[in-house]
Amino acid sequence: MLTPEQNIAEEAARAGGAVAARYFREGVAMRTKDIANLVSDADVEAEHAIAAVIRKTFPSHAILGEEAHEGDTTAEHLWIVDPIDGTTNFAHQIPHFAVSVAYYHHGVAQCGVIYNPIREEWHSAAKGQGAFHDGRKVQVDDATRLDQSVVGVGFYYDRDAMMQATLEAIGDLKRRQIHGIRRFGTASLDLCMVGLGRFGAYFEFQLSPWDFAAGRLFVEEAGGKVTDALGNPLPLARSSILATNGPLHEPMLDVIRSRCPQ
Ligand code: LIP
Repeated sequence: MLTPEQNIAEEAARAGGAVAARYFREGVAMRTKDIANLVSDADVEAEHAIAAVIRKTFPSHAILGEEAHEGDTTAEHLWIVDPIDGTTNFAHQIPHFAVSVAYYHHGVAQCGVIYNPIREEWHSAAKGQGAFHDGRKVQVDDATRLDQSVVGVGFYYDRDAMMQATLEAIGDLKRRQIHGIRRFGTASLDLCMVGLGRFGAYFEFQLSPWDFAAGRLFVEEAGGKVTDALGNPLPLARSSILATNGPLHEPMLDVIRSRCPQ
């Protein structure tokens, strides 16, 4: 039996996804917020569609979104939404992006959905109830060594020290004989890849809370572990991130901790 918040999370993601899919198929002019950080009318309209669904049932709840909502992260009831995570993929007609909607209570993730509207692919998780991919319960993989795994990575918009630190961490990991590095460009879906047991780990040295708010719960409910890239608890704020299947957390920290910009 789904909770009201789980039902609204799915309805909101579906509404935002319909807007994103329409613009994806019709084309949309992209603007640049800052270096390589793209935005469009699709992002803003999709976020408004998501917020309208949430507000219809939970008018007093706070909403924190990438484009148009600056909800208080200390609010008892908080929704954290990314209307189009993977904006660069979206802008370049790459059908690998997602609508991410998460509900938090007193700062603790309760439920979340990550929806790719082009592939009609759903990832959902609820606290204590598990992680699901198109309705099927999933779990992280059982790798215990880095040389048994593929590792996902993301790059923040910075083209300077943070980019260099990420590239150096990738080199360190390759020298530990990982099976490969994958940079798919959508953090929420990268986190799902960990929960699905496809990536043994995923890291990024700077990410916004709307990118990871739902995906971190998906990983944890699939049996994985999520911290910042130094091994500290993940804050509900812009942060580095490391998500793993659990056994690979310390081996990953041994490699990336020293590369993470302070
Ligand atoms: C993106 C993330 C990606 C990260 C980018 C950006 P956006 O989110 O999904 O993993 O590397 O820097 O943060 O901006 O497309 O919503």
